[in-house]
Amino acid sequence: MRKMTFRLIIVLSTFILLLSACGVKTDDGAKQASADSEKTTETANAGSKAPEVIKPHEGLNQEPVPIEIERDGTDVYVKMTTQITDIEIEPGYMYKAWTFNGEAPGPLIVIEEGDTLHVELDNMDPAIPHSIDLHAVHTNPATGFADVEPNEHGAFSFPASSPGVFMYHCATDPVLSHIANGMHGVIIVKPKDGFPTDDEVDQEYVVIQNEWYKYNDLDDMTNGVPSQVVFSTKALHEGQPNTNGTTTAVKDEPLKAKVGDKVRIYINNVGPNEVSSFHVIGTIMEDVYLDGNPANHYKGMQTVMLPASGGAVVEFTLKEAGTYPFVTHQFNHATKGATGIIEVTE
Ligand SMILES: [Cu+2]
Repeated sequence: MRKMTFRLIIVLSTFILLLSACGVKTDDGAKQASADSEKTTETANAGSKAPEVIKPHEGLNQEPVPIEIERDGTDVYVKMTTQITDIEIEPGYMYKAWTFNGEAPGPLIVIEEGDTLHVELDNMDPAIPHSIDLHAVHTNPATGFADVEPNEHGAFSFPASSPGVFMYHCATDPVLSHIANGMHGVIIVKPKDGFPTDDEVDQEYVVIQNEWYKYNDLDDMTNGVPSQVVFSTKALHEGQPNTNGTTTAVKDEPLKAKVGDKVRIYINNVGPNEVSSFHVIGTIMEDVYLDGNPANHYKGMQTVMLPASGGAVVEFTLKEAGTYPFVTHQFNHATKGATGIIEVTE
């Protein structure tokens, strides 16, 4: 018996070595997750902890459904979906993401301090429940952030009484799987009286940082290191790009400014696990509002620490024409993708 087990291990090791030699990374099944689920099954059968696409998600790629946002006085009605959509998170690497509205991070929501937010959640996932936990509100989590079963609707209402740049995410168990598979996003609650520097700002953008792990691999999400750490930008104003969190998103479509512009970035680090040390190369952040609350006003910061889920409003002036990268100054993460570009022209 022991001999047979030993032989089995040899055969498996040889198989894994052969796969490595062919350039197929056994620990990287997500690269085939959507394009080649057969191969994923094969590596899973090889006894490794290879990531798997759950059965009902195989071959499923739901077209992104645009978010609907309507305002009636101070009531804001938001219609969102939870759905399974393929996202190319680095060139050639498709990830069958669990998403809000087919985007990861999910669509940007912008409301004002004092609004009441009404969220309708349409769970298009045929297999598992999802939910939405918004850091911008006060509610009993058991009811406000309750699960919505597959193919069902949920409706939730909350007052939004605190300004900030908040994270939202799916809170269904296991939360780490849901967030790391793509179910995160940002809601900005604009302060009733604005920021003291509102009149100085020429350009404003939204930037989000998130991590990706091996496909749907809770063990890697829990004990491993991220495979990619990425930035995305969401359109705050008409004509601005709206991207997913990919290794190239904010390099291919840089943010833009003119010489002398004061640029404001609403930033949030949705994690799920890592801290961001947000830094813009070639400038100093004159004004920073931690978590996007005007009461938390800091001056002259080189780097802003964003805990997982933490946000900020950062403002800086770009005094010469050029290409200004921004990074998380944790350079192992910058190297894995978390670099963006601001193009400054005369
Ligand atoms: Cu979920």
